[in-house]
Amino acid sequence: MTIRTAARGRTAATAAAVCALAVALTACSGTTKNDAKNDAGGAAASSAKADPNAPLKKNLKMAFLPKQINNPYEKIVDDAGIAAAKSFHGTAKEVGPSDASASSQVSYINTLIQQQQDAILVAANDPNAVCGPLKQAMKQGIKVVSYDSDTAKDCRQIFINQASSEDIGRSLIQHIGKQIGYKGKIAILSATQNATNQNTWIDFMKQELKDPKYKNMKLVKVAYGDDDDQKSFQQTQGLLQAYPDLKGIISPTTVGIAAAARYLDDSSYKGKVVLNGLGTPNQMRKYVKDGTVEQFSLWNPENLGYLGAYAAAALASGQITGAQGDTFSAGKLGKFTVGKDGEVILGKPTVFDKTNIDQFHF
Ligand code: RAM
Repeated sequence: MTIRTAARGRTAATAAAVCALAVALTACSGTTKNDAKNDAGGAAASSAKADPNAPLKKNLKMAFLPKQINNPYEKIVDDAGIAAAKSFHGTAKEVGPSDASASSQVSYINTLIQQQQDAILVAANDPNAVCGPLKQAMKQGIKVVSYDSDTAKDCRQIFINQASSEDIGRSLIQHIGKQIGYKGKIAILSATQNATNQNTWIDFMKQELKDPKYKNMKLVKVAYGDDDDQKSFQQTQGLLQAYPDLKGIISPTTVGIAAAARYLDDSSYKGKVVLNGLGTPNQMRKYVKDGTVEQFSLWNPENLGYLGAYAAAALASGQITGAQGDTFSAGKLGKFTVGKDGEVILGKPTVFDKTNIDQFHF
């Protein structure tokens, strides 16, 4: 580890040699300016000064580590990030597990550290399970950006959030409330039990439900489909069996809402039970057109990946450190400012229904 740390300070051959000799020591500090800065690690910790005018470095190597690779939503995000990296002469790739379980990303992070990536972008399956290796990465000078689903705050430098978490959570209750006339039982079909993004949204949904206007609505159950199509389908069936008078389901996951729509479409509940949540227009088009689903929301996943790539490059180039108030330019998306706790917000979600869905192709 000591040798690898020195090797990352590519300009400091002498320091690297000294450091290699010091392999028996537990740390090899003060080798390069870069390493000194990296020793700080973590979102708030970096004491190095940002230089907003520093040019973007060329040939940056970065990797996207999604919750799971076989999720169409994550694929759109990561493909857009990979294309963005090309536009600033870097290279990016996507690696990751096929299941979204808590610890499934750990071995991938370890490999990315060994490969000496300049930046790792992670959509965390669990806010804490990935922390050990991510802190290790930051210690070695690798920049860490969470996107889509955050890690604990000290395990990354920046979190690229798709939209305000509060807006996402509250608006889903507002939408379904209106659709069911603010009356009746509702359930949530979520992703995994540990997913930071879904859990944050669900907390805001519960907050919103405390408003007296929802006094006749009751959240009866949060079910977990684990972002697995089959499990989400079965969980939908289970919800409707357990609560035959259910009025609505909110599924704040693209995998969950598509599976739930498929179940409803072929059942006697079609048109009777309202399904709302977060989905991709391409997966939901059929169900909107045939009347199974009236509306759902999402941000632009391509822009999320694009912004993630630019943020990672801005960190790796020293334009930003992740401190509140740092600003950077994200190509065609314009300028962004780092907010509290290293959060950068992409924008507002779009609501899709039959009037606009054909304008969207992702
Ligand atoms: C699924 C994933 C992802 C989430 C979207 C809305 O694809 O759970 O993390 O942001 O849904």
